[in-house]
Amino acid sequence: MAKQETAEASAPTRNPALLSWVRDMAALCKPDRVVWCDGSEEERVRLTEYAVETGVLIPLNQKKRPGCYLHRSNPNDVARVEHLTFICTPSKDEAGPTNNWMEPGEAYSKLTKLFDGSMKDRTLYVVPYLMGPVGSPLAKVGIELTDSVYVALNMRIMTRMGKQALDLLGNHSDFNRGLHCTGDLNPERRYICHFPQDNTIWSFGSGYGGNALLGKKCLALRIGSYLGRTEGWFAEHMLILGVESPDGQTTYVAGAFPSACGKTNFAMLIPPKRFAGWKVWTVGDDIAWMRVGKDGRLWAVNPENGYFGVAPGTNFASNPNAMATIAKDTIFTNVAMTKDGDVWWEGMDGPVPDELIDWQGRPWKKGCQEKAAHPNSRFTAPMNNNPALSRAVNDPDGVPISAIIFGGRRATTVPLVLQSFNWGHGVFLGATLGSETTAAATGKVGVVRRDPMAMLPFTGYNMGQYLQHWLQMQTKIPYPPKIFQVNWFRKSKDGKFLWPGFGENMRVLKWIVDRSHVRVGGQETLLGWVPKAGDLDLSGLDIPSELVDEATSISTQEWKEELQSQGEFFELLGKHAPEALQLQRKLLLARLS
Ligand code: GTP
Ligand code: SPV
Ligand code: MN
Repeated sequence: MAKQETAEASAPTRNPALLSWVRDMAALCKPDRVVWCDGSEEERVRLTEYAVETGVLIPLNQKKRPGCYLHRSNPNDVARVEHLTFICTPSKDEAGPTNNWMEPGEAYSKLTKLFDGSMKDRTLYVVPYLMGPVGSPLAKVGIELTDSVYVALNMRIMTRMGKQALDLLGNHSDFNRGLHCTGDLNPERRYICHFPQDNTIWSFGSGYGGNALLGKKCLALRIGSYLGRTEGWFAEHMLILGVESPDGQTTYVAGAFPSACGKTNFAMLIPPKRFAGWKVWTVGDDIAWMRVGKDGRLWAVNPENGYFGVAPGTNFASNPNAMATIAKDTIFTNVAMTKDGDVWWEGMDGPVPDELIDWQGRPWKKGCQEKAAHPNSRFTAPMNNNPALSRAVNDPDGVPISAIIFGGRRATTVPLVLQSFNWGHGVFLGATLGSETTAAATGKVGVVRRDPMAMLPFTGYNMGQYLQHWLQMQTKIPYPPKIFQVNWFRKSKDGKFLWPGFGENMRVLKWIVDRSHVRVGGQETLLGWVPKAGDLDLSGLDIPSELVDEATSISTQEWKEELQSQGEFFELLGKHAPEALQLQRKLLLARLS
């Protein structure tokens, strides 16, 4: 106990609820030491040195990548684990049919056994952090207790960590209580448990990404969505960007695409030459918190402070802003390393190096069948490194949203772009979003599944009620954003992407912006509004027009099958499946037949 008293004396707070909770959790986990993090530069240097000494971080070539380090996670711990993620509400119905559920008492007692003594010989870091801009009415304080120095260093990049959080908290007791222990990384003893009623998250047995950085998916989305429903706002898996036109008008757009389906890339888009004078500014690349402003519009903030982005496929042609962002002060996880201590992954610019060290630290030779970087390898980079960072990113009120875009990864069926007929129909487009699974979560890759609003793995309560919340919000937003659907990933019969994507997505974005301001016409189809012939600006785009025709085509047969699958999903939602959405489906079915 003497050790804990010393730790408490050095704590940068006298908040009684916080001190007593840290005391209780430390008594449970029995760490060797308790260290309070302040988010300072001096602390970053000290923790980084310790991480290097203990092999948690490998310094990269400091001339080429100043301040950059590589981390290799356990090969059994490389992505979010949806099957081990639980919503622990008093009743199973509150968690709903799309979440794993555990009764809170059972979950606490099961995990208490795992946490008991789990930090023996280890350091417990107390990480106070803020999600949301300082002064925002939506900003939330979280405290993550973790035994991972890697987590502490990542949280420092991803959140506003340290004093600003403790200052906002003051002597209040309403902070998110996050407890994280790496444990022995045995997947049999891995649990990511959320207790929305207690504003508590307990995560055991993983050190990776969304499983362990508790501010991100756990607090900002799962707990956030639960709070959003009771308090009348949205916590969404959305990027936020501003499109500035040559005359200086900026239109803000939010977009929900499932994990590894293009949010970071879209948020950092650089318009092609044809769009001289246009500029895209990044507000956020993964999460949006949105509330109704005094002007009756929907306003969005990015609760994060950095990017935990997918490395593979990132290069100077596809995403130059990301390449600039990761030039310094970045932690890379599970990427490959070059001979001169730089990073490499599949889809990087230039020739494939002859020799590399792969993501597991093994020698790798060009032509090797296995990937050098893990498909879910990532970079953790400060948002301030982004040359396209929006000036509005720290604005407590956020930015007014004119358009919401839903997009999935679909090889067939879904056309390049659609606009919904109205809010209710737009919610239907989002609710029925389908996407192929990716390496961002463990499990099979490339299987189409329903992923409503890209929130299937992130909704902290009953999915049917979540969709109902979306419908009900219409009455609270006098000037709602227009709703769109996109698909960058449609493929030809020979398996090639039909649409060039990345910067060229500006062509679609321009149409969306023009439609939001009611500046351009549209063509009505069974599915929604699409660009009239000639309205999608394709000038200077060096691809055969047949490919665009195929990317924008609508097949009645494919849509009949799609509706079948949507119907099955509504059935799964059971009694909470909103009637208004079922009717949308029936109307579409009638239009199709
Ligand atoms: P999470 O961080 O997991 O939420 O992912 P994300 O939605 O931010 O996806 P990200 O932008 O990192 O892109 C994921 C993968 O899709 C990368 O390998 C990209 O290169 C690829 N990608 C992104 N945009 C496009 C596009 O417009 N077309 C094609 N073909 N691929 C894209
Ligand atoms: C996602 O999977 O949507 C991510 C990565 O953004 S993680 O933080 O691991 O959830
Ligand atoms: Mn994400």
